[in-house]
Amino acid sequence: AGLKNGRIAMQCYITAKESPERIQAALQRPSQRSSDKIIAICHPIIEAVKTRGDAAVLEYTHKFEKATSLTSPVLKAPFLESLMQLAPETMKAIDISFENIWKFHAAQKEDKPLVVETMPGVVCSRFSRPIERVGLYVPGGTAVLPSTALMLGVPAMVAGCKKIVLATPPRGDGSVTPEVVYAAHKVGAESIVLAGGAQAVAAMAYGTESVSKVDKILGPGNQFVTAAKMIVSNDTNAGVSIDMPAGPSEVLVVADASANPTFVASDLLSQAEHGVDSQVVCIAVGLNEAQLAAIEDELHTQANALPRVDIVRGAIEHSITLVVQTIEEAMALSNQYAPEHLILQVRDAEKIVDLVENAGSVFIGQWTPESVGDYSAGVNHSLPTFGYAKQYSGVNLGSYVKHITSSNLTREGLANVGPAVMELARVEELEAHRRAVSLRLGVA
Ligand code: HSO
Ligand code: ZN
Repeated sequence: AGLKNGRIAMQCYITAKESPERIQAALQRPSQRSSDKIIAICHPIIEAVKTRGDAAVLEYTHKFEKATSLTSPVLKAPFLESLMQLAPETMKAIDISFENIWKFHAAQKEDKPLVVETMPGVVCSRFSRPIERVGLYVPGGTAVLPSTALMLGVPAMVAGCKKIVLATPPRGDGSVTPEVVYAAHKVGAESIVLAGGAQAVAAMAYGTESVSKVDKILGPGNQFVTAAKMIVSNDTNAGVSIDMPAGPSEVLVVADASANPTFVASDLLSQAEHGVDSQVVCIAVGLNEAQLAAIEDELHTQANALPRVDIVRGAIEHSITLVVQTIEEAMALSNQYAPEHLILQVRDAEKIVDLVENAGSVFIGQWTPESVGDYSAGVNHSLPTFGYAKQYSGVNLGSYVKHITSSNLTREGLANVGPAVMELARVEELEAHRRAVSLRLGVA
């Protein structure tokens, strides 16, 4: 797999010639390393950070990041100018992206509370308040990701979170890439935790001498980060929540005869280059052999010209093309897969959006490569993977707020709703509940 006659190629299935079970099996995500093993590795790390704080975080950073010169696990704001020296064009790109992400997330604000009078004199309302302290995990590893710092930090700032802590694994010399420092500065982060993996998650969940404890941890990461987020969010003593379980990046492209093969291949490859565990799916609607071959040729040629061709090869190994006859069939399969990113390169793409039931983020039409959403369009790139688009939303302004409800009754309101309350309290045999109403109304 991954190669066809020595060429970089995806496995191809014609759905009409296969059983639904076979197609379903082909659409499985690449299996993850046993999460039990990962969890077993994370537990002692989390325990060490919880009990020994900074010293433990530093030890792990020295060990895993090889940043042996570091003497403190935290860089406090204000960050020195010298740590965020950028080429003017880089700074401009970050600034433009920041603005667009800001605009889109600011528009998600509910500016006034929701107020409903359910019965005369019974007023229910709902309002939101920011989560006070958030911890944002920005992965290191094979790529530097200032875009992730923006995607997590801008909505936190828009929501009005009082404390924004960013964590990212430092480089071997103990420094953080200047783009990430600049992004942290722009979103008003109070500090950067110079650590990665389970140790960074634990430090933010429990706090250490120098790392601030947070109320919620957001952001993508490898299996250790994901496992650590799950562990700390299950620890009732930590008092911390998480955004969602994260897995390897993925994209599903739906292409019909109107699609440009060059564009289709470029979109598949832009996700494939994230990691060997990434998965890309192409659903070809009514394409003939020549049209399929055109996409395959492009994929092979473009892939070989990429600096990360080795990673791409790994991803393509568990990536597939499905040839279907109708757009309805394509969308049914896409909804079943629930892709993190869905690209629609089909006629009347805008109308097809109505058929989308499960997806993290949709990219509509041939002029909308997924990479615009990864960086600068304004939508968030922190999205549900691994089929979790069936039940989770991507990171959005709502991820940084809590909703609080309130009730406000007049005497008349209590007279209106009170009998129902008293009756249900009687059924549940909770007499004190019933009397809280009856005493006020002066009834038996
Ligand atoms: N596509 C990635 C996000 C990303 N792409 C960051 C480039 N930089 C996960 O949605
Ligand atoms: Zn990407």
